[in-house]
Amino acid sequence: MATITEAPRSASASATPVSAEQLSQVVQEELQNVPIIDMHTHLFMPSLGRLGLWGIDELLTYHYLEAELFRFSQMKPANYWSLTKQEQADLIWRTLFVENTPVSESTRGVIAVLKAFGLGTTNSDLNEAREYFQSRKLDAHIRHVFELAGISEVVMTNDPLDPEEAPLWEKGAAPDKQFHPVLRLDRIINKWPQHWEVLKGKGYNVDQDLGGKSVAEVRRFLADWYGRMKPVYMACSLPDTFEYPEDSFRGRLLQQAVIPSCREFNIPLSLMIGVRYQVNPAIKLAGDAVGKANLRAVEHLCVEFPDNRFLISVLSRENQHELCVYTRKFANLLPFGCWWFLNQPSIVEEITRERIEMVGFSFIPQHSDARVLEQVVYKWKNTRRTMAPIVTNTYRLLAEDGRQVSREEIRRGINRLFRTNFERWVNLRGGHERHSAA
Ligand code: FIX
Ligand code: ZN
Repeated sequence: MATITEAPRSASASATPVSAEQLSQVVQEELQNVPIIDMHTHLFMPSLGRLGLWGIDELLTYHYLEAELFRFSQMKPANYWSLTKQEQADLIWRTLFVENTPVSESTRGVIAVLKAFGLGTTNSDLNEAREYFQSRKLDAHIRHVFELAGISEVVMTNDPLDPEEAPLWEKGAAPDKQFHPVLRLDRIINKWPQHWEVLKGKGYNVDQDLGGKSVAEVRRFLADWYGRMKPVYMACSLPDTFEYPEDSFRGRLLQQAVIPSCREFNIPLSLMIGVRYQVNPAIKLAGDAVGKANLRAVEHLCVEFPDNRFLISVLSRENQHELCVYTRKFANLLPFGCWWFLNQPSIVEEITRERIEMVGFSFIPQHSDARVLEQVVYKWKNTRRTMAPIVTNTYRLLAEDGRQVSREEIRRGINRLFRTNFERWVNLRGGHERHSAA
């Protein structure tokens, strides 16, 4: 079983203890310099074409901002959806950035992106920003954005049943070393009755009741996509009502197909638990909410599948403490991120401090969940800003308790949080050897 081991980044950092006065500066420098691996995004590599969203109109029509628009504007969702993308972006800019002050986490994010590109943040219209983004060549722009964000690579979210995305992979989309694929299986696991026919249509001998050869055929489907995409993990988001074990299509697909396949390919399964899907369908992607989940499901999965590795993120603030405790119980569980509604500095601080106190640096503090390319600029700026005092205080407490740390140790710790924990867990740099057990 792969566990999280140490890979010191470079020998240049001295082993001299860092003084209390220097600590905050050194931590900030090391946080600034670590090339972060963004282990969950909705970004797409260039060869997946227009699936990848970028530019000012996409930044403004982000579902986080649409949710806020409907709080400030008289505009009814139905009318909003009848507008063009540009008209929607103009309305959001006018409502949230001109007629009101952009104080929320998401609106401030857009301001930070504009500033990062040297664009005006108080303009009454979007002409300057549109001109700028229209002048960018995508490939060069991607590399520039990654540099600005201080990230070395991102992990995508790839849906093998997405009618627009799947054909691009089947035709052989060119890989990109800065974009790692993930096999996202929500449609198969959560909505089998609605999607089994897509597999049938592609020649897999499955049926709606998951009878006969269906499970073996789903495994063949996963094997074909593993071969085609070389995903670094498989993933699924789950409702707050998720139970395991469960006598359902979901329970059987996880137990008999997905988890065994992950073991066969020696890759983790990522479960993102706690969504109340579409509580307000009128606002589309912005219409999902959160619910407290029963994390016994996680306990049962870790116990039943000791040879599988799980990446777990929970959406409810109330589930964080339990997840921390389960992390202490199961070496095959790696918690990650302050997901979605939790990605607010006040909550990130609370969750991260408890995780450090409970499990040291054996977790992944954050992922961006970026849906639009330039969002990584503000999401990682915010994460570094929030993490600096937390990490500094951690080392300050250690020094007060009798042990000072060197810059090298600080670099190693930060490298672990934002790189090696993930690299090891998904065997990112190693060969993906097949697991003989399955
Ligand atoms: O399920 C997920 O991966 C979620 O992150 C998304 O569905 C969600 O819409 C989102 O963008 C959260 O930040
Ligand atoms: Zn996501």
